[in-house]
Amino acid sequence: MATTELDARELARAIAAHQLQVHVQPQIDLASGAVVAVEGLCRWTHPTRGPVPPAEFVALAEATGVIHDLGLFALRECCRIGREWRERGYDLAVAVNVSPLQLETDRFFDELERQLADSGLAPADLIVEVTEAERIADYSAVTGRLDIIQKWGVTVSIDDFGSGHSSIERALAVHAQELKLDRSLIAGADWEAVADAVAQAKTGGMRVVAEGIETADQLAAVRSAGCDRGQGYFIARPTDPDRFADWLQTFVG
Ligand code: G
Ligand code: MN
Repeated sequence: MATTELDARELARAIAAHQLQVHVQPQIDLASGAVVAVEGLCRWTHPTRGPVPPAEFVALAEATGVIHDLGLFALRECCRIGREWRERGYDLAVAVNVSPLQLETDRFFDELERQLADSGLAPADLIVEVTEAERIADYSAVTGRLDIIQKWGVTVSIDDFGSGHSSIERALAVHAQELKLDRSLIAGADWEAVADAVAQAKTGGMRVVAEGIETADQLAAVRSAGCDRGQGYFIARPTDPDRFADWLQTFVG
């Protein structure tokens, strides 16, 4: 079968028809081992192609404007999941990935306000992960809007730090409270760079999440480098939220 280009219209239809799913991957507090948050990650299983890698459909969505609907779908699902889990008594925040293209629209911030209200999720239970922050074109406008949601209690996190897509300066410029270290830093075992990032983040009052932890050694290394939280396959792979409760019961931090 000839492989054809992924079609943005198909992606848009799949979003509208609820054919995408948000999976969740836990983050633990490295000092206590407790699960403190989950990151929501979109998954798309195409009817004939099977699972489409997120990097592919996110890039397609960004290139075609579908990112706004994709991002709102993710936001809505994350708010719903976070609220449901609060009701069940889990003490967990939910992190949602947001594209710079979304941050440049009023629509995203209007929807954020609406989704918090509709779902009943406490703003303090929501983390907004700004991906590829270096692509934000109008910093002062985005900073102003992020300041407002941070006043409500939402946490702003700068994703992919160390990948070349973000910098401490950018993180400080948008008054972020969290820095997420890119998995390339962890995979590269660059513990000096990790410790350096931790030192800079702490100076700016930010907490640090290490992602892409795949081994016990990496977990120990990010802990001793001073990271606050950890995420990665060694702790858990992203899973269907319906299966997360089972995982949580078996997890010993
Ligand atoms: O850009 P962001 O950091 O949000 O990307 C998260 C992606 O990384 C998800 O697609 C998720 O499945 C993947 N991921 C999560 N943990 C690991 C890990 O430990 N190793 C690798 N290679 N990928 C991971
Ligand atoms: Mn992320």
